[in-house]
Amino acid sequence: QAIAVLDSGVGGLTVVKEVMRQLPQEKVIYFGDTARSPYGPRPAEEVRTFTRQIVDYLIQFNPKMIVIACNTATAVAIEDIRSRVSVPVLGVISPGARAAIKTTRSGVIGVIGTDGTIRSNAYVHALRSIAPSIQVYSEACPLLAPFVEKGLFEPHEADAVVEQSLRKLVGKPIDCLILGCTHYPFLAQAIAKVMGPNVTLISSADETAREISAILSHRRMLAEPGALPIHQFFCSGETEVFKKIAESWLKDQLSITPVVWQVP
Ligand code: DGN
Repeated sequence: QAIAVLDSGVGGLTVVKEVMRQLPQEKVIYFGDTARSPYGPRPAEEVRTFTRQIVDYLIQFNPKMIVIACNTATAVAIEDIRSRVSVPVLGVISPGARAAIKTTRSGVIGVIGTDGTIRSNAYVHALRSIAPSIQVYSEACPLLAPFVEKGLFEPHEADAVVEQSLRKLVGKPIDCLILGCTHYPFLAQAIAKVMGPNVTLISSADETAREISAILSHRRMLAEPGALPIHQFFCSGETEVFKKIAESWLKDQLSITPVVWQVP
């Protein structure tokens, strides 16, 4: 049985990479909804519908758990998905919030994400449910995920748009910055350059993979060590750019299966 991972596009690959590193014996089935990316500017109800459709598609593979590797979808759809399937469902917001709380010394945290994620206030709630006195500076960066989706994440390509997106956060008294969109670790170098050495970048990928491991271990569902899984990648839009990005990020040759939605 596989771990099913979904995102609006290539962003969830940042979580997949960490899953492959921490749990190399686990098979991953990935769905990138590139035909309908970005999710960030879409109304919550629409993101919920799309997430439900992807989960309905993935469930036919009988996965042992579902990972919503998209902050925008986690923020608005995780409870809905949990109520619809019987396997464990993990999002990326609680793991990201936990990682930030472990890291911060000052208790002042920055969060960047899509419009949808920032509008939902999901990180503020998640952070304050762990540490009520935490202070949060949030900033929506709607230009960044579409940039990554085009494959433009080398520092010289992304520096200007990253600098412009983070302008309001520079100089704020934060000591860590949550990359609250799974696309952003692609831009980590450029983001680190703008934020400077005193701000630690937090990606939820690390912590999410650790939680996947804990959930599967608790259920005695971890794959046998030494297993050599063949991963599967599905993508609803054109596959060429997705393949190029996925192969360079995961450093492997991959076969990508296009999925044509029956629904609009
Ligand atoms: N990768 C997604 C997230 O973490 O929010 C969304 C990116 C997008 O669709 N704009």
